[in-house]
Amino acid sequence: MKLVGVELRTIEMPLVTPFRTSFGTETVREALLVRVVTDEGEGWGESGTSKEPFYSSEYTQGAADVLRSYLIPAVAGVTSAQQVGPATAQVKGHRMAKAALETAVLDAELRAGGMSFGQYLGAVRDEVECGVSVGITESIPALLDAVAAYLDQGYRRIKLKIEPGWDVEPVRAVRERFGDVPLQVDANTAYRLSDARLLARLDEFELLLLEQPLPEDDLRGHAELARLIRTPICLDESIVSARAAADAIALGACRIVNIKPGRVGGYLEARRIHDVCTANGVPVWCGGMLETGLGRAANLALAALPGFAYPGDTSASARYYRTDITPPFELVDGRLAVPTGPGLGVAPLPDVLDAVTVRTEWIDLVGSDGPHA
Ligand code: OSB
Ligand code: MG
Repeated sequence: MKLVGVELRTIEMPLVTPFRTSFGTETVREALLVRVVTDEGEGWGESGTSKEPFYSSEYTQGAADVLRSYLIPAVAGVTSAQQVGPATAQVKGHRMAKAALETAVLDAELRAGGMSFGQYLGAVRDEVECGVSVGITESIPALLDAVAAYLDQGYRRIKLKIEPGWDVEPVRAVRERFGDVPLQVDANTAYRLSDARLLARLDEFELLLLEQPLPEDDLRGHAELARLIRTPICLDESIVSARAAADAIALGACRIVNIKPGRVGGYLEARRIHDVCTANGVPVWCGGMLETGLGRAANLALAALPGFAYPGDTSASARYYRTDITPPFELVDGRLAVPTGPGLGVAPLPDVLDAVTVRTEWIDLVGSDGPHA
């Protein structure tokens, strides 16, 4: 397989409900799609970035820039997705941008070979259990209404976004109203170690986990916090690689890991994290970045690996978008089906895609065999 060129496409997708977290409110997802064209066909990838660098240092137009300036030129000579990581290793960070590119190359490769993402990654299930991530709302009654609607739709686990001032009371209210529904919380780095006594007040609610309470680079703080609270700590932002996962486990900084392929540089590294965690007896689950159907398809394949022991933030298309850019993923009995077609098993619907596209650019790779040729 030889790369001919790469298309970068910025899309704007209005969310069905604004998504408020401790780091901001998102009402329209600005996403970046990568379409790789090869001599054998094409492949798609989606960057997990948002418009603003508030979840991590990456953001959508930053990802577009590093892709056009550095990452795409670096992969001119690659013939397989396994070569994308090594070919782009000289560029520090920018994992979400790298992940989008690697995913597009892998999609092209697997489509050409007639193999699905699930088969390639080692999926052992044909459907996965789904949870839903519920943003901060204006009031507790509004939160209870939102949770009730999601439970009615069949979601098997509820995750509440928390921040100082919106933690113990919303959790208590959800427990009182909905009993022992599987429940977890996500702080997106909003607390400090000095909040340990406050966070310990969550212990009485028997949460599945507390996700990323402290800053991304504070593994040691998480290890200290773990000694002060009973709720299992799960890391999201901190786990940027398989090495970071191994370090976090060795330090006692987490008992559970959220795997987001974008955050870690792609599905190949995501699988390595799965393997490291599984070898250490640490359960994992699949996080999300409000992906369109493209990113969702690949996340579902990953979530079907054996170590994924909790429902993921792999919600149905309708949780996010009135009209998805792929045929919609629909919840059946609290589960989504893992796509079975070649590659991602889904592709964008041309008319929907055109309607949400705000910018397209083509980077030609013909006549270029890479930066050192
Ligand atoms: O921290 O898991 C997070 C969305 C955007 C950025 C960060 C996070 C999230 C979510 C929603 O929690 C996950 C999803 O449903 O895609
Ligand atoms: Mg999170």
